[in-house]
Amino acid sequence: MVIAIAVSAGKPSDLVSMAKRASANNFLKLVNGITNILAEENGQIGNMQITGRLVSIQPTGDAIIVGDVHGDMMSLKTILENSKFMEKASKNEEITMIFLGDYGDRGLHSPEVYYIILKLKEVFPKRIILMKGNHEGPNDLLAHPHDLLDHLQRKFGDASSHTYSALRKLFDYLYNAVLIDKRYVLLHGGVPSQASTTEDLAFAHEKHPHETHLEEILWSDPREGIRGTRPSPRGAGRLFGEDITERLLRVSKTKVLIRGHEPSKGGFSTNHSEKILTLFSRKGPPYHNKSGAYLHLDLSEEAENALQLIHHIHKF
Ligand SMILES: [Mn+2]
Repeated sequence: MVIAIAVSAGKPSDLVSMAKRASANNFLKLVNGITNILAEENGQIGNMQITGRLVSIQPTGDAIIVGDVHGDMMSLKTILENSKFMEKASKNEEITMIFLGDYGDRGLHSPEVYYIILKLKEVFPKRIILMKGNHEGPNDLLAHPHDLLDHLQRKFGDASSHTYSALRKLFDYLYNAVLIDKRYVLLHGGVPSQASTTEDLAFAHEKHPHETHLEEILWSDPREGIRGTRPSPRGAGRLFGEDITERLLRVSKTKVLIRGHEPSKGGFSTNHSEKILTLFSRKGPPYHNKSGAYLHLDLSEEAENALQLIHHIHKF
């Protein structure tokens, strides 16, 4: 008798064990497969309307929004378990999971985190949106320290350089920003200070490096008490004031900017009179924050500011 083994993703714990035992070949196939899927994503796919590297979604159903994971596989597993994303998506409930970027580096399980998010995309292609963080940036804007290759080497030995170049190719197709119609604008780091239309979000990667849109999206941070922008201590991107945030909200016809990028002791923080919500979805070294957090929204509900989102934040 042949016993059928479920090849779908199953439970979060199944995904974790698949990620742990993935061979270099498994991993490469998955990365290349998702790169092809992302390269072809365009126009209307499920609830997603794709223009360039911008995804617009209608405010229906639920959204799970996840900030920086940085190689913390156990936090990612906790988020998948607590949010019941896989269970709901398997039953075809209307739910979208959006990652704000920064999957690898810093955490010991960077390869496994990539495996899990890419497997989720493979199983639920219309329900997973993968955004680009500064750790998935272009060659001329590499984050430092960038220890992904070391973690791949530990896991895959000699095959690690192939897996690394495949991931670098995938990075080119991750999304710059997400718009949830009339509600939220999502990006990894900060506001492109010269952006005058949502096209500047959609095509920021094509204008890089002649325009700074992509650099600012990936690297910038909000700062209180300034107008315009200032140089950033990160060495890339800018610090931006509330006026810059207000302009993006006006241009994108949204109320709140939701972003990742900055560590936070309690897993989230707000800025610019609660026009910005920052999520940080991992724990452990080097930040040693007490909690990580993710957001679970019913998109049909309206929110005027980030304060009204706080009771939808789930800490772990
Ligand atoms: Mn970042």
